[in-house]
Amino acid sequence: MFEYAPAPESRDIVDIRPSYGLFINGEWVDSLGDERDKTVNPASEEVLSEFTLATDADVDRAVSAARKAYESVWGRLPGRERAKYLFRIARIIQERARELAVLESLDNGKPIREARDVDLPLVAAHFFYYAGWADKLSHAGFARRAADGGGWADPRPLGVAAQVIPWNFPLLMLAWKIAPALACGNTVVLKPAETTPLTALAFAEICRQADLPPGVVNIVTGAGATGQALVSHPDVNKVAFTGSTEVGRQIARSVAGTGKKLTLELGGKAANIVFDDAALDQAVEGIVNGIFFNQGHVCCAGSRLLVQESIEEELLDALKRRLGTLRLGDPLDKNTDIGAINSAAQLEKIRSLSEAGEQEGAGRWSPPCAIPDKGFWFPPTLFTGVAQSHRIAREEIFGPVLSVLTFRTPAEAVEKANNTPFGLSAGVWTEKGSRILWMADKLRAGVVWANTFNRFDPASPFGGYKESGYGREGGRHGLEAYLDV
Ligand code: TAP
Repeated sequence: MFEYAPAPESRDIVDIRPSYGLFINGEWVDSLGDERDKTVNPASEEVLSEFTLATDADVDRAVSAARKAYESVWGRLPGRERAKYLFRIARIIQERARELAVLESLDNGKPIREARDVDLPLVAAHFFYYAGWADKLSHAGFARRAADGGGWADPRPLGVAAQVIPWNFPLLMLAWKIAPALACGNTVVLKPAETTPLTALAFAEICRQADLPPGVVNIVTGAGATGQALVSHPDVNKVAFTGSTEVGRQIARSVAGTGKKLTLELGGKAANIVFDDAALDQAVEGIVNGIFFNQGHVCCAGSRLLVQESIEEELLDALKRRLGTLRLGDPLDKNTDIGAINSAAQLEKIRSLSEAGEQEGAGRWSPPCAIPDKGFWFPPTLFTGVAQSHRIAREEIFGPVLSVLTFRTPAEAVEKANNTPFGLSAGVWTEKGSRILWMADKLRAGVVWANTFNRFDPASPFGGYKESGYGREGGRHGLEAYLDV
């Protein structure tokens, strides 16, 4: 049985303070209230640190600092000057990547291999990418007529951006939000999720290291109430939210009629569609990556496998063999494939939806897998014989659970894939290029991957249809969310 004992050499490279204040106007400050909470390592339930639950008055201080920085410095700085700061931040992230990857793994439960090879390189890449745009905004398609009518001028920023992010990719979601906001000339107040505040707090130090002017980035920790105070603050011009559809709806209601610009990146229930002519071994790797990467805590996870009926048995045999090789355990072990579930609450949600799957008649299967005594864990799980009406086919589980459905024709695959209130992503596995193009056209999903899955690039726009939200992050399109166009 695996006993949790973080590799000492990994643990030693991170410096976690016993408690954190709020990062406002370039300084660590105490809250005006006295509420605090603890963040734990989900692999061991060991307390990592204490953080502040910011009050409405703290949020007000942070928004005022962001406003002042916007009016006096950042909103006036030429793009090429803003770019220098963003490049500097990107380079510091690269230099500190090992430390940040360990910190992310400790606070979130994700395997260090993923934090090191996926999250951190993408975080740096986002800052590099948007640094490159900062002095080219008038070439991004959003230029406005200059006041004298004689030419084109840079588009205007929006002002103060309120940004609220979830716990599944804490530092990467921060980068998706802060990099384009700063590149466009906005200042920000960001609230990380209550179960994963540590890398956002480390990022506050990076802002200081980069000599970013005070108030340009402010980090307020807290629970949902802090997020609510932030998005409904009257002096905020832009709200960017990534999280659940339920909270997204509440935010949309609170922002309605205020004139604040809003982007929502919400949940998903992606179909990963495998045709009988697909390269099976590659498809199996894509399915595993699609749903078991980051324990399935991925908004665009391929949580519904749609397999063509004629290859169902062959594919499932190969998939089960592959699942038998996945290693669940210590997130800081470089050989670990499946880390810890981020919180007890999320584990409970995954358990209860999986039980509903069994009760509704689907067949449940997991490979033999030792579950550690402490911490929050869930084995890789497959459900076969899933009907479209089952809850596990309709609701977002956000865990390492795959629901398998079958289809006979491409039209049926499209119909089933689109039969969901979400529309964030989809995958198609086939040898036929024409079929890929046809499917991509018919699928109501913001991203369609062909013969791959979960591939991200800062230059690619990302976002959903239907209940998966609106607005795009990433790429040139991601600039529009932070400009007055
Ligand atoms: P949520 O519970 O919605 O929380 C997201 C963030 O909002 C957290 O920081 C949360 O704070 C805060 N929050 C909670 N209630 C709020 C309120 N009333 N007003 C303002 N902020 C509030 O989601 P989660 O459980 O952290 O994340 C999982 C969900 O995010 C999944 O549905 C997933 O699909 C979605 N997600 C989507 C994407 C994209 S790009 N579409 C990416 C990642 C995740 P606390 O953590 O303190 O409660």
